[in-house]
Amino acid sequence: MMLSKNEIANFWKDGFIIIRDVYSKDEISEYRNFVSKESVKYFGNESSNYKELEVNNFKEILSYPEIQSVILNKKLIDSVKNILEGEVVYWGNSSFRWNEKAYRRFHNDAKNDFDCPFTTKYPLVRVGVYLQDHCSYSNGLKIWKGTRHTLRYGRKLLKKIFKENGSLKYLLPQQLYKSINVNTKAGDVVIWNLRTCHSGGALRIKYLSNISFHPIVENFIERYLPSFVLPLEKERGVLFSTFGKESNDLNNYIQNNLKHPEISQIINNSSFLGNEYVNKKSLELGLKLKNIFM
Ligand SMILES: O=C(O)CCC(=O)C(=O)O
Ligand SMILES: [Fe+2]
Repeated sequence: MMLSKNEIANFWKDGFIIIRDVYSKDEISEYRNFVSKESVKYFGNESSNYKELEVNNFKEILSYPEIQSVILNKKLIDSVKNILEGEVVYWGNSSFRWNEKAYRRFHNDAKNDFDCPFTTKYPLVRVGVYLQDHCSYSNGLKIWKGTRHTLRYGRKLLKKIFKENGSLKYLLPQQLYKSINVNTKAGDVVIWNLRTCHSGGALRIKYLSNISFHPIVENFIERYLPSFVLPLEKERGVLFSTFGKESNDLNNYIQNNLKHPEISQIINNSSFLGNEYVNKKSLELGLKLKNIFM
């Protein structure tokens, strides 16, 4: 086992875990080199808003020999296997970012999620590999520990609470839960459940760098009190990937990916399914590669 029973239990309680020292310094600098070159080629050196970019040229991570070891890593895949308790599926939902404009918004990423979020374990996780220090620098990940939904108030939420669980604590707005700025260093990995509420671009401020603010407050501080903001350590590079366990939840999630123009385009551009090395290595690691266009 890569993770202890306690760590796995805490993952399901808190909604996330940090795995330390997964990649060496050399690996991190190779990943930084590749991600920067590949992104600057298309988007230039300016900080970009990825929501507005044409990502038609990009592929998922396993299609690039230079960065495929980010995913084909035993420590990472074993950790995900321990969390999901069994075989892990990858279908090409991954991407990288360079110099992205801070994306500050309270949200979760579960899609077509029809089960009760309070009584079921959602078998999909997202992996973030942040290629710089976010212990004493800004723009890492922010997580609302222990959150499991962003349901709006109304009949749907009430029905779920009364029918399936009965605890009124779920009526508390999830934004009131305490958020934390995740303290990753280059080489660490953060894994979070797709139901866990989170936000990008976590701002750290001078002298009180451990305080976590709501994204709305962060935007205010950045705009009106910029001298209090701790800068980025260096250009921000991140690699994201999603994994799941065979289930209705996974099928429902993939249906959503297929309808999403950028995500399905990136997967469609890719060549990981026909790559001999990727297939051999995935088999060794117990990672199941899935073709979602079949
Ligand atoms: O940019 C970030 O750090 C967060 C990105 C995010 O929300 C996600 O990958 O689901
Ligand atoms: Fe997200």
